[in-house]
Amino acid sequence: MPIKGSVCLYFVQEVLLVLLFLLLHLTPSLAYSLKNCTITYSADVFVNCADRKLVTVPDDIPRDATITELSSNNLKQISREDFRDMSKLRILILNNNKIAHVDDGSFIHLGALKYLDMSSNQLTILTAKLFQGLSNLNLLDLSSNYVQFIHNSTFQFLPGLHTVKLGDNQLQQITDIQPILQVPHLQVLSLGCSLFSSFDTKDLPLNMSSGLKVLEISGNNLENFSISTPIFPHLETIDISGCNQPLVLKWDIPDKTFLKNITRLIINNAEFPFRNVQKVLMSLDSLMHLTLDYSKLVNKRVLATVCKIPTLRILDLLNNQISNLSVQLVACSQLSELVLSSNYMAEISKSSIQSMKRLRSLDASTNLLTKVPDDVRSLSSLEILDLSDNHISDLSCEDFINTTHLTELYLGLNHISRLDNCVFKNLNDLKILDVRENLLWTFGGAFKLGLHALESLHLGNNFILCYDMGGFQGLESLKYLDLRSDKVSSIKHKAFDGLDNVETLTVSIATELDYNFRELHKLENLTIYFNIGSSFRSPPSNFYESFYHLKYLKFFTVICKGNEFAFPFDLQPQIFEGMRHLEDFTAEGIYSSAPAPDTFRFNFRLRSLSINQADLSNLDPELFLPIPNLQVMDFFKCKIRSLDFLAQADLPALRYLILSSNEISVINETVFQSLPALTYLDLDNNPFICDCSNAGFIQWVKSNNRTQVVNAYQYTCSFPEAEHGQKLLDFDIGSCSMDFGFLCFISSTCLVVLTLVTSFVYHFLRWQLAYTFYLLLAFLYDSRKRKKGAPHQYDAFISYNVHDEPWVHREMLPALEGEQGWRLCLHHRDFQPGKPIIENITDAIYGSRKTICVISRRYLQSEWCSREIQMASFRLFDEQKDVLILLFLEDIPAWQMSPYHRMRKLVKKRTYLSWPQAGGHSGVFWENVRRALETGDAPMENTNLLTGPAEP
Ligand SMILES: *[C@@H]1O[C@H](CO)[C@@H](O)[C@H](O)[C@H]1NC(C)=O
Ligand SMILES: *[C@@H]1O[C@H](CO)[C@@H](O)[C@H](O)[C@H]1NC(C)=O
Ligand SMILES: *[C@@H]1O[C@H](CO)[C@@H](O)[C@H](O)[C@H]1NC(C)=O
Ligand SMILES: *[C@@H]1O[C@H](CO)[C@@H](O)[C@H](O)[C@H]1NC(C)=O
Ligand SMILES: CC(=O)N[C@H]1CO[C@H](CO)[C@@H](O)[C@@H]1O
Repeated sequence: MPIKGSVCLYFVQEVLLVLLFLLLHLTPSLAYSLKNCTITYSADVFVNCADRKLVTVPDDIPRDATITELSSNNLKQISREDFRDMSKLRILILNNNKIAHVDDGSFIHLGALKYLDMSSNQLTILTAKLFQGLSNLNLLDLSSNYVQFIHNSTFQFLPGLHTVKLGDNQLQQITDIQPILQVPHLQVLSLGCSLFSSFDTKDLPLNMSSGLKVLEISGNNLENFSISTPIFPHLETIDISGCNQPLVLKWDIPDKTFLKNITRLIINNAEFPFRNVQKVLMSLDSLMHLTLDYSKLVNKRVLATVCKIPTLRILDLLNNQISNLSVQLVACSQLSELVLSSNYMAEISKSSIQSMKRLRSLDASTNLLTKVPDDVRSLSSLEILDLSDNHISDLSCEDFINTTHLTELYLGLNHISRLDNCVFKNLNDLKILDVRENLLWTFGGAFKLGLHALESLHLGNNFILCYDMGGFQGLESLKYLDLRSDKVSSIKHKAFDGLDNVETLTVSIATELDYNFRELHKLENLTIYFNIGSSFRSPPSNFYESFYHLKYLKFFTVICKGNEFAFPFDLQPQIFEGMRHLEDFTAEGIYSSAPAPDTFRFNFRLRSLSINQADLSNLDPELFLPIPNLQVMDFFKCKIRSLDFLAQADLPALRYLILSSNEISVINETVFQSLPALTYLDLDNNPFICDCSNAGFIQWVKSNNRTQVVNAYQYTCSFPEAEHGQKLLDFDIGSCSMDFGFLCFISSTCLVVLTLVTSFVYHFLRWQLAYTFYLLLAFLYDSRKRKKGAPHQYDAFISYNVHDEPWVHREMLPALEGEQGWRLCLHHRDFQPGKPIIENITDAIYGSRKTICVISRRYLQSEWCSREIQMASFRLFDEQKDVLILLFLEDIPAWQMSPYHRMRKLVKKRTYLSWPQAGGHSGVFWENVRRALETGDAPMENTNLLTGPAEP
């Protein structure tokens, strides 16, 4: 039956709906909008709760978080519940709080944790079971606490520990750190700014041995440092620093074999007696990398000693106020890297570094050099030269004449005003050239010679006003070109000729748009800054056409600097026509009205669309029809008032939606049904109305488990006046008629239960139900009649189908009423008009002694007749009286009776009268009927009572 089928379907739907509702109502903790944190889903589930004035760890951090950041809050303690079951957490950052106490076992569930940062807190004692459970921890940062005591078992729970930072605590002596040194795989130990006055390994048990590779130690009280026992056979790096005042240290070296594997030494803000330094340096037989940072050690004699270390390769002399190196480094010919940055050097005097024939990298940035040091010319093995942030004003053609292996040259932040054509001519291997932030107003043909291998050119923020035709010719390998500047006013036609391989281009334009991108076939990433001034001219007609050639562009950004909405013309949709590969479009301050609906009709690959600082109040949803792959939409500050456009936009892939700083006051949460993939929604800084018009939205924010509404708990009300400044989610939606979700829940539950019961009853119990119904009717009727004690009004009620009416009139009535004188009840004749039909039938059956059923095929098919027969058989059962006379008008074979199984049962069990079998002997037939009508009310002896129609 079709009805039954659709009932079934409906039933299934409802069950699903109810399960969904149950899920929502039973697991509110699944809601994605956290009270005080933001989640970013990428490969990691990154929960950011930094800087929120929290005093306890929020209880709604998702259990599947992999990174949790809680820094810069006011946490005072960590309890066992805080990180319960967070078995996927790998990084936990708790620094900069006020944590003074951690319950034992607080980290017991964090078996996957690799990185724990508890620096800048108020821990004083590391108890035995503090870190229980952290079996995979690699790095533990406890610096800047008040740790005075470490229990000797604390670190037994940390077998995977690799790095411990314990600087700036209250530990007094080397024996305090003994429990740490027992960690089997410890490699890095940092004890900066500690209170040790002496660090001597002879204070530790002699039989100890540690795998430590890097030891950092500093402290204002440190006077004595000595590695006098073989406790650190693997030690490679020692970093000794003053804390906030220079360290004056005595370094005792009783046996230099204990230092034989030291390759790196860092001395920062420290001072040793010279003889001591000399002894230290001469005892480090493997030293490769020496850093003397902000150190008073850098003087003639020390440097002379340094240059005698045959193994030394890297020398960092930064921050040392070396004003003139003169000849001190002449002997350092073994170096491959030299760092001289931040030293106030006005020059590197001739021949001071000339001898460094193996030098590969020279960093002389942030000094006062006025020209490229002459010695550079002889450093023919140099590959990386950093002279940025100096006072160099001229480059000569000899400066780089011999540095033919240079691959990276940094000249940014100088005073270079022009580039001769010959300057770079020998730099055939150069890959990166940085001349940004100089005083260049032209570069002539400087890029035409050499530079065939150049891949990256930074020319931004110079004084070049106009890029002329062909200026970049010769840069055939260039992939990255940055021309961003506040000054550029125009880029001439064919300016980019020859840049066949550029993939990333950033340009600025201030007055004219007279250029085209025809040449940039391979461009993938284009950023255009419009620096709008009064002289800005509208683009010529070919401006839009030139974009047509950017066939491979994937990332396109246009930014208008200057006043908001100052961009003086509309960005025509033709711009996008050729960009069939466009994935990411960003426009800032460009659109003074919404883009035309056909703007993106050829950009179906668009995945990210950001339009900021614009007027999109008239946004047409059709804009989105051609871009169904959109995943990120950022309409920050766009005067949007309503989210209705989303409902029609059809964006099945949209994941990120940023609508902060708009003019949205009411949100109809049903729009989010049209965004099935939405996981991140930012509606910060909108003027929300806190009344019942937002009740549905508030409910949705709190309960939906798909979309995180970023910082939702911090959204404030703008209206009505009385609620101004209150939190949106604090608004009591209970006062709004009824809780909408709950109403839904209740009504669908009721509906489902009803459907369920109905289907069940319909399927299994319909006969019992009908039976009960009729029994009830019969009972009511009976009790009514019995009260009245009324005798039967008729001898027989005739139940027949309307098609058999002629026979009833022609044959039956004359015989039974006329000849035999029975009072018969016929529905067309005796039913009271206006009375419900079922009542009429009940009256008729109970008002008659007997019921005669005139059975034909049509009778069996007729619904009311079958009810009559039911009723009569109920009466039979109910009154234990034989009231039913079956009179067959036609021969109906048993197989045709089978659908009417109750009838078949009656026929099987009862005698019945057959009109066709009577043939012509109608007299005998009517005589039989008379006998049947005459029989008393007692059941016939040899027939069982019908046990009721319920039996199948
Ligand atoms: C830890 O210290 C206790 C006393 O505080 C001592 O009894 C115990 O032997 C020590 N355990 C280890 C492994 O050093
Ligand atoms: C010391 O360094 C050498 C050379 O780098 C290395 O082969 C040796 O294993 C190191 N010794 C230790 C104890 O780490
Ligand atoms: C360049 O190097 C060659 C050989 O190494 C040397 O003869 C020449 O003087 C150098 N040029 C300059 C300008 O120093
Ligand atoms: C495109 O270029 C800009 C400017 O250089 C850069 O900031 C941005 O990261 C680049 N985008 C991609 C996807 O490479
Ligand atoms: C720990 C915690 O949940 N702190 C705050 C989170 O945000 C809500 C609402 O903004 C505050 O009421 C909680 O105190």
